[in-house]
Amino acid sequence: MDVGALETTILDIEREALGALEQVADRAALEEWRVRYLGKKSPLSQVMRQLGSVAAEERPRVGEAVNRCRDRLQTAWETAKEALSERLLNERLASERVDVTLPGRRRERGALHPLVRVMQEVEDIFLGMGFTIAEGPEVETDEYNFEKLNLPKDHPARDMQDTFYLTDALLLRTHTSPMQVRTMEAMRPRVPVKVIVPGRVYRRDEDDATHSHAFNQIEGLVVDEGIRMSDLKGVLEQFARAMFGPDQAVRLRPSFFPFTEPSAEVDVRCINCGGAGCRVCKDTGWIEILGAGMVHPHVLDWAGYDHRRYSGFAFGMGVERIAMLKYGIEDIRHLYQNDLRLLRQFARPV
Ligand code: FA5
Repeated sequence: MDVGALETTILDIEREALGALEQVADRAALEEWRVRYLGKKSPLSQVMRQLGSVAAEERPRVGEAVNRCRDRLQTAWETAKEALSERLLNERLASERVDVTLPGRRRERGALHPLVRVMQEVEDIFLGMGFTIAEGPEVETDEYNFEKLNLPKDHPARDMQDTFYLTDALLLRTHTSPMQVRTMEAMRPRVPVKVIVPGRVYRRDEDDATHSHAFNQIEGLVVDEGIRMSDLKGVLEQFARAMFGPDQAVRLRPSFFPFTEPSAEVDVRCINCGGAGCRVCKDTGWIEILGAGMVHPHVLDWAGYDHRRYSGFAFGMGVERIAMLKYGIEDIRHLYQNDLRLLRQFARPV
């Protein structure tokens, strides 16, 4: 066996192995390299296996060359292993780096929506006057939404509240007034009935600055012996003063609702101009906030309260309109758009 050729092979192996080691980029490749160049089937082991055919006096020289080569590869492997560990650690540290000097993430504080606030305020005012609070279904029957409120089929007044029908007999309620009947039916024959009913209602109205197809109302109903129109006016004046300020004036205008007789639209003095006349009140000095009246004898009788003995008043106010007035919101749509510039104004100070 040519010893010189073997020595050259050993040097070639070393050069190849060190070259390959430079390409190693991860732990798996490093392990592969170790098995390949330092394992039992490595080229160096094969050289060792050929030692038998080398002349005896030459063997130590070749053996030493193999051992030196193996030592160098072993050392190179260890160095590469350490370098790789260090590199991986550094990469991990870099990727998990936390800048402790960054400011913390601010937690946004939530706030009640202006509509919810107004509802709660209205509820508080009426609770203070001895009313209780009830809620009714948004999917209502034609019977309760219209017929029991003295609005028979084909009555022209239905047009004012043309609505979303689910079937011939079921619809999305157009007002909270069906709860007048439901409340009386549940209470009869007890008096006094003294309840307010907040809730969402739906109409086929075109959306504009003052109208929405879905909005909120608060119904009020009082039934007892001897209830008069002056009671209605007194309660609404008390409400208006609590809601808008102690000097707030209220005016009742004759109107028509099939379920009240007499009926009235109720205005408050324009909050924007104090009554002088402006764009908000269309130069009238007054703004309508609700419809009201004395409960119609038919409605009382059908709900189980004999109108010859009992009388009552009812009203239905638009919550959005009140919120707009109270907070100077010019377009009803602002209330539904979740624009933080509007909503932030209602965040209470911490
Ligand atoms: C009614 O809905 C009657 N149920 C009120 C009532 C109750 C009368 C009890 C008598 C006795 P009206 O359609 O006028 O009436 O609506 C009442 C209030 O809801 C209005 O004054 C207004 O503030 C508000 N409103 C009506 N339509 C809309 C709409 N499309 N968008 C926002 N608010 C509305």
